[in-house]
Amino acid sequence: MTEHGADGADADATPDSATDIDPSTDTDPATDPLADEDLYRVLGPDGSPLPDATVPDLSDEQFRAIYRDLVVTRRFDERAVSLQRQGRIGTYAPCAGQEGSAVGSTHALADRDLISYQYREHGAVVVRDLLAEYLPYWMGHESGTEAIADGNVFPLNIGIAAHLPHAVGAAWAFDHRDEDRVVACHFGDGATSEGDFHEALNFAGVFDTPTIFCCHNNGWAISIPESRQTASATFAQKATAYGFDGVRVDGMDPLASYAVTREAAERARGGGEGGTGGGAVDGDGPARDPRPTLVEFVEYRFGAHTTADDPTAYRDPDDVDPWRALDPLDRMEAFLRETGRIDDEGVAAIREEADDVVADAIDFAESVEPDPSDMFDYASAELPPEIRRQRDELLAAVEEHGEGAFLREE
Ligand SMILES: Cc1ncc(C[n+]2csc(CCOP(=O)(O)OP(=O)(O)O)c2C)c(N)n1
Ligand SMILES: [Mg+2]
Repeated sequence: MTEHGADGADADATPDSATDIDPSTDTDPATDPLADEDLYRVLGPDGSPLPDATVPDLSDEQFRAIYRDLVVTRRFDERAVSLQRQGRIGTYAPCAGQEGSAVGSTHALADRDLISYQYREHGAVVVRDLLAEYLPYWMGHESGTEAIADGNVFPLNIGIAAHLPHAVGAAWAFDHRDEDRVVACHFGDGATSEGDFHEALNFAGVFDTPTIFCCHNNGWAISIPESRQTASATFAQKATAYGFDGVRVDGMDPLASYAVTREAAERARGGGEGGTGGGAVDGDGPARDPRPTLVEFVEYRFGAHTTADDPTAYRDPDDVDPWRALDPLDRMEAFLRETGRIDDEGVAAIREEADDVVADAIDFAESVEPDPSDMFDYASAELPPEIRRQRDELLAAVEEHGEGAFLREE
């Protein structure tokens, strides 16, 4: 595994015994699209731990919980696309293929840690058990974003990279208040071309904010391929310019995603290498300030950018197939079966549970009674006169004609 440290040299980002993995000797380039990549992995494509890999020290229950959250996320994704096709939710950003990084990384955090994400990392919301509260967002209800904030998840962000400075600000605030909380900030490869990315990472490096920058490199920003996004060899190496560590990981490997995020969280809490000193941490190690980390999750989205996109316009459907060999659900299931942690019955029970959890979330979301004034009231702290006039006009019309007059005929 290579980590691009602040001095440009390789440094350890993960448990010592896991740092020597050379995937190119362990997996077959003919069947593994990441075989020749220099990145951190625990599981091979078939779900077996790679030679010399360190499997995270988790209980059987925790391993199964990761698998359960992967399955719920995939089921949610399938149903959300279907609901959009039926006109029951708005535009949706599918995440199939990318569940491993969102789920694995969130399991490595404490519940008090904050998640700030782009729009595709639904698995993080699943881990926080907020699916029912979240789905209304995709139906256009403001209550969807409001509720997840109570679970330490910031509202999703469509304006690319605009949430990164806010995430760093929140992390800085935690540090100032001596709160033992870190921020995991998710974004895509495309977000790294925005000025906000530079400003946020620069600030985090200078002020030692407890931030984990989770860059989901799925190879595409809608139709723009990675090769047109950056001339850098990797996204992780951009951390070098900001004075902190960057690490590349197989984002379709839930356990590698867990391990790398766990290490980054420790560093963000002031317990890892590379701090500037002066911070107060528990334990015997030297006191250190928190340090940010940039994690590049290398992965692939199986489906369209959104339900409004047709990927065949810019990529060959055959390009997707090799990545299906790295499906995070299949690998995690194979790992659990191989190590005796789950059997047919256990898998069936988790699938059934996932169906139920998602069906309940849909029932709940479809029962939400929207208030037409929501679309005005949350836009600004104080409504500008023109917007207030529009709101009052709409509410008066609803009062006069009834809500039914404004609903689309089925
Ligand atoms: C500031 C801004 N510019 C452009 C867009 C249009 N847009 C929406 S998604 C997207 C691609 C983002 O790609 P990436 O960050 O790689 O995330 P991914 O969709 O691959 O998860 C773009 C350009 C936007 N939402 N915001
Ligand atoms: Mg992308």
